[in-house]
Amino acid sequence: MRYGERMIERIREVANAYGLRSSIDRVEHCFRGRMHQTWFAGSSESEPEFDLVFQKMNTAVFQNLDALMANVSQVSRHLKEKMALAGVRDAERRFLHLRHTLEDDAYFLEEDGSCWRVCDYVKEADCVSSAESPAQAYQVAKGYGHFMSLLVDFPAKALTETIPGFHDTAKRLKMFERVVKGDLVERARGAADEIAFVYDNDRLATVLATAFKDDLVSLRVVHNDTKINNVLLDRGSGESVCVIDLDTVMPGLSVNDFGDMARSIACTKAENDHDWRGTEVDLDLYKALVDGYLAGAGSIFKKSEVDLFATSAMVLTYELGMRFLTDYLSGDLYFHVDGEQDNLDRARVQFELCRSMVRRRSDMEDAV
Ligand code: GN1
Ligand code: MG
Repeated sequence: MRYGERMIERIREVANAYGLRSSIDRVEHCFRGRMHQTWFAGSSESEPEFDLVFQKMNTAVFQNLDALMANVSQVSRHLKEKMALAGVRDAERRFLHLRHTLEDDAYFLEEDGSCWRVCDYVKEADCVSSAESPAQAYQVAKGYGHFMSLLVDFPAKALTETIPGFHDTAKRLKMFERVVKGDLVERARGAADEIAFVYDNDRLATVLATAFKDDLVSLRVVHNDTKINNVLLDRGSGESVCVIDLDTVMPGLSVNDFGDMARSIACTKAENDHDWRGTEVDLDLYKALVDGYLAGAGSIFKKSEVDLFATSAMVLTYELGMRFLTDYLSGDLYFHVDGEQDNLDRARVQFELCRSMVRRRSDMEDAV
């Protein structure tokens, strides 16, 4: 059997547990994301669209799948109810429809220990891997802003912190220090400049926590992974349809989502670029993100939060660079890599972006 046929058979076996086997005769591997493995599946009748999304979940990173799936379904239900109440047009396409197995489980556990979940494929919508224009960045940001505004009355405490301290930058810095000291795979010498960058900028690790103590930012339900490709855009209108990848939806600081979005979208280089030189914050995209985010979020942010948008972008950039570097120095245990340098190069791009944000700080603040 060729790989393609083997994979169809594998997916069909999983689909069997959901009573969906007969509706699948095509699958396509989706290469986005660094956590789970994803396939789109459908029948020849639905071509060129698909019907279902199958994900083999990363259980090393997400160890409490029951809690994770409970988070995702509670949030999806809330979105559904809020949109129904507001009479939102096309509401059925705007939240994730999770499937349950025939035994009514939220995921399927295979004999080899693999865990699979299934949800409906959102038709007539795509995601992009980088912003093609400020107008597109605006739409993505509006989608994330609206997402947060719909969850503003969701009881954050009902959610489990599936990855404790996910955006606790100070905690991640401590972990980084341990890894540098241990230097188990002996890569620290070759990353001396990058390690120095982390220490030289360690004030960024505490600035948001301090703002929280001073009551400048609030605790909310946050998405926590607001990359451009986690928003599906309508193929016709280009407007945001559905926010996906709810795995890290957790209680967190309100400004984290803006910061992660700015980090990942308003950048002149891709996250995986092997040449960090010339990485800059793109101010046109940044401005579009601010405008779109505020348009989508309505009036949920207080002034002190909006004032921290630029800071949050720097913090989240610094944090992800540090996470990539930590993983590089640990021997690439967390993020998927194809080559030995990948995580180091990713860290370099983030750090260069962070430097650029520091230089352009006042322009970023003027955008608000
Ligand atoms: C991971 O795999 P993906 O794209 O969902 C990571 C994010 C990072 C991102 C960087 C659970 O997200 O925090 O920002 O890679 N998710 C987790 O590309 O660690
Ligand atoms: Mg994710």
